[in-house]
Amino acid sequence: MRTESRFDVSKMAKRAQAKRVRAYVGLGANVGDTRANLRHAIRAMTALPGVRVRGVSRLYRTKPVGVTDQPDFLNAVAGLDVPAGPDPETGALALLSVLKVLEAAIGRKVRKRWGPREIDLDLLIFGRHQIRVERHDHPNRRWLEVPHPEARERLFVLAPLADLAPWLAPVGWGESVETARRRVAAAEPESAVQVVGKL
Ligand code: A4P
Ligand code: MG
Repeated sequence: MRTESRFDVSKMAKRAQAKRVRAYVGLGANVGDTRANLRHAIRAMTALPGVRVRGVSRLYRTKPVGVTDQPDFLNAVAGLDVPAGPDPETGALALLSVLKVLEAAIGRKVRKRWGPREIDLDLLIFGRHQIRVERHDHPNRRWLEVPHPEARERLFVLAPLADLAPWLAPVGWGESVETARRRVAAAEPESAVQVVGKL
């Protein structure tokens, strides 16, 4: 008689595949048909195997941060249900690689960091995981850091993220998204981030 082992490898593999994580992706664009580019990105994410788009924030027009001598941005955030992967690092790196492929497919040109872009897809949050891992798929071996290290201080991220998950307290923040949004908004002019509709 064949008994079922608790350590059945194929079952363990299936269980690992079935595990899901809620991830949040920041979308930004300030070159070309920005609204079309953001829509394209959402449509493409919806079509990714194993990925479910669970929510899309309102659309925001935002003043450029960092390099300020560039056009205003359109920003939004999408909430995704994605495969957890065998471990958080591998799962998050896999998602980032896919986002980079989408950026290229939508027509992102290589320019200076923080400069104008057709589309930018940042991995803001990957479940409850705090990750800092080297990207072996990148020629300069850049890092992936999650939660995104700047997200907590950027109203163009916090405002759309608060549309989807105001109660969320990302790991390492010590405050909720909505608390962070209010704190940062208090120090910014109202014109910094404005709702301009939906995607
Ligand atoms: N990287 C590390 N962690 C992450 C992460 N969590 N998600 C590394 C995505 N990327 C991450 O990104 C550069 C490298 O960051 C990646 O290769 C990856 O290894 P990139 O998209 O190639 O270049 P970038 O976008 O110019 O740099 P970065 O650092 O991602 O800039 P940000 O943070 O995206 O800032 N103002 C407004 N109003 N709205 C904006 O959307 N965006 C920026 C760019 C500046 N000012 C803005 C906006
Ligand atoms: Mg980026």
